[in-house]
Parts: sequence; C-alpha cells; structure tokens
Amino acid sequence: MDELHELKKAFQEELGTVAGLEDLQKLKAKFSGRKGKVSAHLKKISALPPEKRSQFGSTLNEIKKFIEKEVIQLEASLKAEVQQKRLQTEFLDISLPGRRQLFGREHPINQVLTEAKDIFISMGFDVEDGPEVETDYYNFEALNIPKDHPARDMQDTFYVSEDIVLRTHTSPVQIRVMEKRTPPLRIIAPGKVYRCDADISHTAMFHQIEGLMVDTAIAFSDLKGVLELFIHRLFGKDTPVRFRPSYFPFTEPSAEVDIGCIFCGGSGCRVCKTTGWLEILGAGMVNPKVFEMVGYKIDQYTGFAFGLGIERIAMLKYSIDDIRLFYENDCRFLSQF
Ligand code: 2NM
Repeated sequence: MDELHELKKAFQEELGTVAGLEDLQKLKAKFSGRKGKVSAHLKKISALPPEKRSQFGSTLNEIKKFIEKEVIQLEASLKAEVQQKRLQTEFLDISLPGRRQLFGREHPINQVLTEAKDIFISMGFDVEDGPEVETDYYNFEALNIPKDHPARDMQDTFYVSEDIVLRTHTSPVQIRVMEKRTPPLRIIAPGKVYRCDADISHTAMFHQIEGLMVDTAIAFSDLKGVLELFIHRLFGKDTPVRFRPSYFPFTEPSAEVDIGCIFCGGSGCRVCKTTGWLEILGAGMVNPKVFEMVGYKIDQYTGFAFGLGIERIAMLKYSIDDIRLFYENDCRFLSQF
C-alpha cells in the first residue's frame, strides 16, 4: 500500500512539472502506458497474499482512474492554451468574406475633355499644347490685352515673377502655333489654366479647350457652323443655340454662345436664372491686331477662335452644383461617372 501511495505522489509531483503537450504524452506513457507503472503494479497482484489482493487492486484502480482523469484535464487545458496562442498570433480569418478590389477610372473632367476633343478632332482640328507657366507676352500682350487691362488684375492672375505668369487661358498655345506655322490652320488647345478665384463655381485650376481656325476666307458663318455642330454633338441635336454680342480684346466681333436651358427646357428656372439660356462658350473673329502680332498679313487671312470651360460643361452635363466636388478626390463622388 505504501508503494501505491508513492506511485500517486510520484505522479502528482511529475504532473506539476509538465510544461506542454509533449511532456504530458511522456508522463502518460510512463504511468498509464502498456509498459507503464500502473501496469507494472497490476502484475504484482498475483504475487500478493489473497487477503491483500482486493484492497490493493481497488486502490490501484482508483489511482489508475485518478491518473487518467488528471491527464485528460491537463491535456484539455494545454490544448486550450495552444489554441489561444494561435488565435492571438494567427489573426488571419480565412472564413471572412474577401475585400472587394476597387477599380480606378478616368476622372469625369478628363472624360468630358476627351469627349469634347474627339468632336473637334472629327472636324479636322489638330490638338496642340504648350507651357502652363507662360510669359506675360504670350498670355496677355500678344492677345491684345494691354498692361492696364482689368483681366491682368493681381486678383485674377498668379504671378511667378514680374513677367512670368501661370497661364490664365490656353490662348498662348494658339499664339505659339501661329508664330511657327502659316495658314490654313485648324487647331484646338486643351489643358489646365489658372486663375486666383475660389467659390462654388470657380477653382484656382480648371480646364479649357480653345480653338482656332485661320484661312483665306473664314467667315463668322464658319464659326457658327462649327460651334453649332459641336454643341449638337455634345448636348443632342435638338439643343437650341444662340449667339449674343460680347467683347474680348482678342476677337472682333465677339460673341457669347448660349444653349437652351437643359434643366427647364427654356421656360426659366433657378439654374438659368429664369432666362431659359445657359452660357457655355466665348468666341469671335480673330482681332487683326493679334494677326499683326504673329506676322500674319491681315488683308490675306481671317479666322475665328473660341474658348470653353470643361468644368462648367461637366457640371451642366451631370447636374453638379459645386465645382469643388471634382477636386476633393472623394471616391463616393468620382465613382458615379
Ligand atoms: C475665347 C473667346 C474668344 C481665343 C482667341 C485666341 C487667339 F489666340 F486666336 F487669339 N485663342 N482663343 C478666344 C476667343 C478665346 O475664350 C472664351
């Protein structure tokens, strides 16, 4: 019986030193295995005097059950510990649904820019570009905008230095092309322009397309034909168009071009300020002073030019009431186009 007591004590002591599942397996084999200590004691029963066998046998059996119960309990708690560690270190849950891949797309301004460009390209216009940082000469002087003209106001123009500016329109591109080439000329100049202005309909940077056609007998009727066709392609062929007299230093005569309000159909609303018309373009016959500046003979050539703001067209096309939405990079907005 002392031996059995020792057996139980030895098991309890060794159980206290078990550090992991491997130790536990060894302990289990050592005590409960086929060649373990419990089995060894079981074999001794037949050598005992008959009257001692029963008590020895039942005590040994209790110890055997005790060992098995302790092993199972410790095994469960060690396994739980291992599982807990895995949950903490392997935080990848492969049962979670996948994250949807977001796809990029063309910015709405670039979409409208491309659409407008393609219409002019289909009419035979070449696409030209030039610097966004310009000289005072190309941005103003060559366009018949003298030093004291209000368009040069410090409030509108970003000055880099006394005679270097961020271009306020893409017209300087057309001047540079005219200096290099002789008519016939049929070009558009799309790109970024800069004006010191910021509210719900103005951003300091915006996009323009300007166009220019020069040849020996270009008339105002050619201007009307090209712009009407452009508008009908962009807004639909039933869109009403009207030309209103206006003034630009670089064109004479000049006009502003309106389309029938696409929101109220011309009956008058908040967007068209009850006029039934929306202004979308500026245009005119190139001022002879501009031709003189680039060395074109004014008795030989005539031409028309026009300019439009892409943001304004995109705002009308998609019913957007705040221009700043284009530049906040909010995917909830941008993914709608
Ligand atoms: C506009 C309106 C009218 C224009 C004129 C020229 C150039 F270079 F030929 F003189 N380029 N763009 C022009 C004419 C631009 O924007 C509202």
